[in-house]
Amino acid sequence: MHPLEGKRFVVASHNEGKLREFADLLAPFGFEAKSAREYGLPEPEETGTTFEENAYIKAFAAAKATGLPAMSDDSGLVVDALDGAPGVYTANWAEKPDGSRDFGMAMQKTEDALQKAGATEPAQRTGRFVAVICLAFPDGEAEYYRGEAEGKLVWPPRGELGFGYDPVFVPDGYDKSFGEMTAEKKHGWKPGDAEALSHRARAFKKFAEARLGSA
Ligand code: ITT
Repeated sequence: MHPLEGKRFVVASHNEGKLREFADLLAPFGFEAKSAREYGLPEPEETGTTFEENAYIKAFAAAKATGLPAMSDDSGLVVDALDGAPGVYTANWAEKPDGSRDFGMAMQKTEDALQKAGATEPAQRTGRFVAVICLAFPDGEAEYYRGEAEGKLVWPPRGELGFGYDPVFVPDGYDKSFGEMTAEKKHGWKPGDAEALSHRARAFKKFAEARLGSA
């Protein structure tokens, strides 16, 4: 296992919502973690069919381009009644013909698919957010940390906080959607905390415990 020398790595993401969450999660560790955007890196094409494959594509592209270790996050919403869709295509469901993203449209598409599948009762609307963090090195070595958050899809969307599909996802054990939760509630985690709520915070907890020197 390569060491993380020099306390420097790249956060290989162009998604502002993810980058905000990683900035919060990384704050206690004293690492210099600049984003792919700050390095002016292009967005590689995500041609994989699993979260792990796409996470590797992004992390390795950034590591190769900068010569630094890079961590990426490939994530998405896996809906049981839709046989796992949108899954690795969660971002694609938001894409408009001009290349921009519209998550209102993506959430509506998901709801339309659920209605078509006859999933109208809460028990039929189960799913999970998944995040796979890949830490890759310029020589291609890589490791993976997966986090999942179980919950239910709700309609109409609730709340304006967070990003992406947060307003339609209520994690198990809560009444509020991720879109109604503060940043602290959704993804707050710091060294020593036994639990994390969101998929990203759960993946990050494993990464931090393995790699950032937190107990
Ligand atoms: P990068 O590849 O640059 O990191 P991306 O947005 O293309 O950004 P993904 O390919 O991993 O990222 O797509 C995951 C999509 O899943 C993302 O665009 C969100 O819409 C959604 N998603 C992931 N985590 C989420 C979260 O915590 N809350 C809401 N939506 C989330």
